[in-house]
Amino acid sequence: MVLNSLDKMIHLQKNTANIRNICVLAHVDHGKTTLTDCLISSSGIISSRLAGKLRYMDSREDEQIRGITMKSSAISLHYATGNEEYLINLIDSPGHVDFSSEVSTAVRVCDGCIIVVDAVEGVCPQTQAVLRQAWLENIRPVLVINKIDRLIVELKFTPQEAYSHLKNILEQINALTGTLFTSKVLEERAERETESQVNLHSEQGEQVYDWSTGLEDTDDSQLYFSPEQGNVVFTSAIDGWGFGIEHFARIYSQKIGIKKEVLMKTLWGDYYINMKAKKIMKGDQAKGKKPLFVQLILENIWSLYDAVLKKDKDKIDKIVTSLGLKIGAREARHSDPKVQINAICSQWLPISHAVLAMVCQKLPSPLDITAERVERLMCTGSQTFDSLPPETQALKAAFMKCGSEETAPVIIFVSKMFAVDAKALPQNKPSLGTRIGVVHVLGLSMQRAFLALIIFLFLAGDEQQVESMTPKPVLQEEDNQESFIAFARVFSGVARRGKKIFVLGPKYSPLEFLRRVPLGFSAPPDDLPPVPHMAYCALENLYLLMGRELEYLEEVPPGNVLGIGGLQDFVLKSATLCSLPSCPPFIPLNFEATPIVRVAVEPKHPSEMPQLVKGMKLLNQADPCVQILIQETGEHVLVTAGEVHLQRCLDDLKERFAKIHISVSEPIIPFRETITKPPKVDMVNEEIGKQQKVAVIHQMKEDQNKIPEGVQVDSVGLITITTPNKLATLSVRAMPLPEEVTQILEENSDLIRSMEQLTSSLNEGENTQVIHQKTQEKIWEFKGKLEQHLTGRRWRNIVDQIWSFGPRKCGPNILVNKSEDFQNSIWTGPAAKASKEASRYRDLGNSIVSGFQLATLSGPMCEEPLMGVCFILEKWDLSKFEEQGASDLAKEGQEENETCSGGNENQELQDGCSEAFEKRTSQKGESPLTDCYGPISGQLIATMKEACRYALQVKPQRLMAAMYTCDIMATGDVLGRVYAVLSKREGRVLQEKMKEGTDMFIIKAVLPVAESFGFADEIRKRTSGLASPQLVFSHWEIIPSDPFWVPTTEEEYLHFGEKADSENQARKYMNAVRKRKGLYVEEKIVEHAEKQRTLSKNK
Ligand SMILES: Nc1nc2c(ncn2[C@@H]2O[C@H](COP(=O)(O)OP(=O)(O)OP(=O)(O)O)[C@@H](O)[C@H]2O)c(=O)[nH]1
Ligand SMILES: [Mg+2]
Repeated sequence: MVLNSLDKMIHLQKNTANIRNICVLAHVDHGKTTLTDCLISSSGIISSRLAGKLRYMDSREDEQIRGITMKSSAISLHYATGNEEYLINLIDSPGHVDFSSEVSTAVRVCDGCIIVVDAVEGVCPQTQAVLRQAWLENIRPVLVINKIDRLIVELKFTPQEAYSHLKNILEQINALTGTLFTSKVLEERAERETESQVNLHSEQGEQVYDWSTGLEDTDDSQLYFSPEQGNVVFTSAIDGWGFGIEHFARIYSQKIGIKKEVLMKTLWGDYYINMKAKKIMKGDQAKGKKPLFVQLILENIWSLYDAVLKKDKDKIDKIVTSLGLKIGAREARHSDPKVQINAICSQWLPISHAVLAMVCQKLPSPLDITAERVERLMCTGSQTFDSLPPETQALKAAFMKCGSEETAPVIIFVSKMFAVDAKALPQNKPSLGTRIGVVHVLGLSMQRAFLALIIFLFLAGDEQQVESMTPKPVLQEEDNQESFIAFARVFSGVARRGKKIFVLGPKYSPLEFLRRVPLGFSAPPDDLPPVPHMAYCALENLYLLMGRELEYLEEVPPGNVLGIGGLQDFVLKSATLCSLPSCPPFIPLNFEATPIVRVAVEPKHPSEMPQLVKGMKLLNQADPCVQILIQETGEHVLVTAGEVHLQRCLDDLKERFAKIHISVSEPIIPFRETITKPPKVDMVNEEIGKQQKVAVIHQMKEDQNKIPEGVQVDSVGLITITTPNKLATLSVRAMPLPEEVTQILEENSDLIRSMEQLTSSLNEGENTQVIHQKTQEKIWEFKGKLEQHLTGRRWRNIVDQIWSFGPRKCGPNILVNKSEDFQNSIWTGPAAKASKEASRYRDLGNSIVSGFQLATLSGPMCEEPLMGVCFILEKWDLSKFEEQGASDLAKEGQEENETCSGGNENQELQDGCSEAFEKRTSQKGESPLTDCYGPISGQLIATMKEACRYALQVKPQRLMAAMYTCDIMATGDVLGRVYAVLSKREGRVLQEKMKEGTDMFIIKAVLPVAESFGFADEIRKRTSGLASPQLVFSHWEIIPSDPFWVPTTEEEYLHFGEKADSENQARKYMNAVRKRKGLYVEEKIVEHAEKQRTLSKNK
């Protein structure tokens, strides 16, 4: 960038009222990057001829090759209109679902967004998703309807048809906004209502529920998109033109002498003009009148396209002169009509002006940040703003003021870390002394001579001399290094280079700080006692983000987007930086996609393992959504959002972060294990009659034979098992949970986690955490929902007796305690019996819960986590143990609980935890309670785990598969092929709709993740690129077939043959997982080969 314009940018950064931080959001391929190109070219950063072709923001090679954006990146633009100058920090975001986490990182640092919609495709799934993201983040949107040229050239619409089509799109997107708005208002109203109910304790009398209150008195006119509001622009980014109706209102008010305000109201809508009377009438299209939008705007554009496409030179000249434009001779003579259109339209209706003027007028500046947004950003989890400490609440004023004075606290949010080649940093740019530099400064002829000399010396084999002649690069050691830059926004105060600042991780709590650091502590912050999730460091380097380039800055005033260097060791993915420790961490980014596609990676050469581990760590830091895990088997696993994301991560790992050859496993498909009710029909769809029932029971008995001696099983599947030292006995039963309950548990996992923390602090006798009223309300609501779905004799009182959730204490499985001796429920904590006996039960109880946690973490079928299972502990008999006069067990149970609790995300840690525990307990071998089987608490864990597994094995077990929902848009003629691919891959079509006004169909289907690899490619190939699916993880679904099924009836034998392994999808999946994990796979080996049956149709 020219130094001059850098100075200009620095100057503009200080005028907060004229800064606009915006991002461009849309469905994949709707033209975000092309539009961004047009806006950039208006600043002179790229040439206007290249705008739309270069896709400047797609700086990665794979982005250019695939033609999709994979990351969000920012660029600062200077825009002047009238007397005002604006700084626009523009962020281009990806539209592909796999990269939706990049959208989340972008919206957090913005105040407004441009929603782009393809005029042909209209509102698509990702359009909905990004609009929702913008709402959740409380940023204001404006609308760009792009690719209008396609309506003319491809669909060959008349202006009237195009108008109806555009109206339709606008209605769709406003309907979407409407639902978002209504749900938000209703939610707020419900909140207010519960608050006032709590305060007033509700008055007597009849209560009428009026669902619309609150909706009527809220002003929503600003929210909707409408051309007359000035928040909609129609564009063709590829042809470089765009307009809002204001442009034409201005022109026509002069031309036909109607007030601009009147035209603004009538240019869009069913109005027509009576030229004779010079009046605008509200009209009906049925009368054959043309709406103003058609007559005054679209017809002009259509006739221009018509003239250029038909190469009608006279007409073109006429139009050009009537518009008062000057077209360069080269463009005028060009044979490609696109070039001509671009040259004429970009002068007539410059797109950058239309879009940027709308952005400056309609989108808020950083000073306009709303109190609502600030409060939302500051309150993590179930906290409310009033419950924050007063020092923290005081920061709200700083956010709102966005001040740059010395006393203003510096508050910065880092939404992601991105890697750049260290060589690309401004301070490391090659100086004139480098190899290229030398060639560059020498004149052309000298250059040739110089190169010739080098070649000559090479040929002569005198490498030594070449080495000494070519200047050494500045960076030798750091040649290959990636440097991490934080993508951030200053919310208050001035960020200065070298300023020291607190780095607050997502789990930091200002309360914790106030508890640990005495009030009035005046030592320098470097000497502070350690506080978890907090660090103190300097802002090393500050950068202006300019797309592919970075510019060095000394300071950044509030309200700006910036890059910060030197935070690599302090920030993993996102963080809050503040000059005061009373600042809370911002709420976590709201990710739409769940990482689901896993692969194991290993280096081609085992000795390169350290590079791989280092590379994976870097990758983890550089991508907001990827997860890296080390599995219990020692495998290094990469979890990504989808296939395209996976490919990008692997490329990055190979070429940037690890720089080694790696081998990648087949995708690891996650499954869940569950149990169901016994089936009513057999595999050939015949009702299971008495005879078959006997056979099935026979089979069940066979299964039960797997259960060792000493374990009792009764007819309802109650397992009674005794610890190895014969002192304690447990009776456990497993039941499948209704589907709705599993769903409720999944939705409330955060709440369950915080409940678990509360009860564990109660268990420890501490009562430090005050439950906030809102949290309490949420807990009761959650309980109410469970009670509502767990009705009937079998579930009586179950909800009250829930003891724990698992795995990881917050999963979708329940442990119920029905023991009469000892009551302990998640809702109330342990029953208040202060006796010694009760405390012993409590501590041993922790071991039982741990056993349950381990059992739910890996099930008996293929060691995958359980889902939707309720374990009922009917009895636990410790009488014998008590007789032995056991005394102090308390400590062990408690310690174990501490290490294992805390909602560990990581499976490995959890496993490690029990291992550590076992080690610890074995060290305490001399305890009086230890017998040759180890301490009783350890035995209880193992016994409980076994009991749960047996309880599962006596029920019909099923696998659950992860399912994607997929939206496919396809034209009618390729529909059949799309269905063929879907059904081959076990997909199920849920819905098929025709898109109004087009020949496109929208198909909504579900597809197992296990069958999805290569799906997108296959669809694209089979339909010659006319349909492309978007896959998003949606839910888990039970695979109906029984993995252990063997034929029992004659019909089944006939139908499936003796081995019956061909049809059983569930068994295939189960065995594949078992093989991958190195577990024993029971496979029938062909003992007596028999002639294959020939199906009749093949005869
Ligand atoms: N006909 C037409 N094509 C356009 C227009 N704008 C963009 N395109 C084309 O649409 C395709 C996608 O454009 P991009 O700008 O890469 O789309 P995007 O929204 O950035 O896509 P992602 O970043 O992958 O989500 C390209 O082939 C563009 O040439 C337009 O106004 N008219
Ligand atoms: Mg793009």
